[in-house]
Amino acid sequence: NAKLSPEKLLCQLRDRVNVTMIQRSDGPFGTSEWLQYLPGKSFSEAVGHLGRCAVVSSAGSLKSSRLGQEIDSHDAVLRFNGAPVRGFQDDVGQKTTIRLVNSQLVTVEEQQFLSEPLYNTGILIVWDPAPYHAEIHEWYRKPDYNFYESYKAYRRAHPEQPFYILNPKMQWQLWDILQENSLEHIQPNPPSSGMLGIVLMMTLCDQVDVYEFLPSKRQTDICHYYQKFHDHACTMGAYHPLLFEKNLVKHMNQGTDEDIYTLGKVTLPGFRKVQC
Ligand code: NCC
Repeated sequence: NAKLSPEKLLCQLRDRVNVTMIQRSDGPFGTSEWLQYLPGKSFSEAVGHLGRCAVVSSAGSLKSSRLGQEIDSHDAVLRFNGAPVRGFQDDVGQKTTIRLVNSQLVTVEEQQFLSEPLYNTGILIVWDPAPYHAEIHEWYRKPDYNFYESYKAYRRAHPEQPFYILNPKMQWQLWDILQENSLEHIQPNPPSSGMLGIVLMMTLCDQVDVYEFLPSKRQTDICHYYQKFHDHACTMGAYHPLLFEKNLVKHMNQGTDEDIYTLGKVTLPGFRKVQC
């Protein structure tokens, strides 16, 4: 039901969604205290240019997929929140280049976040559901979850690990494009970590293969591949506009429907490869 052609949609995403990390120059983060905590290296310096990338959703349908080798064959792998690799290598691989976590996890599950070795691999990025197109000072005063102290504690414990804060303007630039390309009104909640991660990787990589964001024939009500918990909303969405995200991604898929059905795999071009 998307209105724009796939080519035009890719150009809109490339030109209107600014994927940046919080830096010293960003208003309230310009203090001498924050200077000690924000990573010294810029995000683009820390990642560099990536070729083939994999985005691994946390969906239950990854269970028994045996996609591990295929996922690990990529130059970089993005994972979400508390999604583990240990014990699940055959299905999800073992490489983690970037892990995108939400501010709820960093705040509400702070003890696990600070102690679980799972988080110590790769580059970490945290995002927070900021108010719609909020100015940075307004968001800083009223984040959805007040994750700043936990972020600092993690940085003190792991000063060598790159750990960035996603600039929240990105999620609403992306939401606007989701809304413009949907026939219905979308609830004004930010896109899921999955959708944010897909667009993030499109800015970094030449090609992005996304696994089990569009469900394969293994589709299940089991929420995560690493838990026994059932909830239909995990795949279809409740708070996040997941269904709209999935329609948009389906519309841009450059791979085959067969790949979606058998592997749960969608192939998207990196923005560097997009000609507008
Ligand atoms: O579940 P979650 O997401 O960590 O999953 C990461 C991304 O994978 C895609 N996904 C997941 C399950 C599924 N069956 N189908 C999918 O397509 C989605 O794109 C999802 O974004 C989040 O987006 O950050 C979310 O986080 C959890 C939770 O906060 C974290 O796991 C930390 O514990 C949210 N769950 C709850 O708040 C209960 C979830 O709504 C969104």
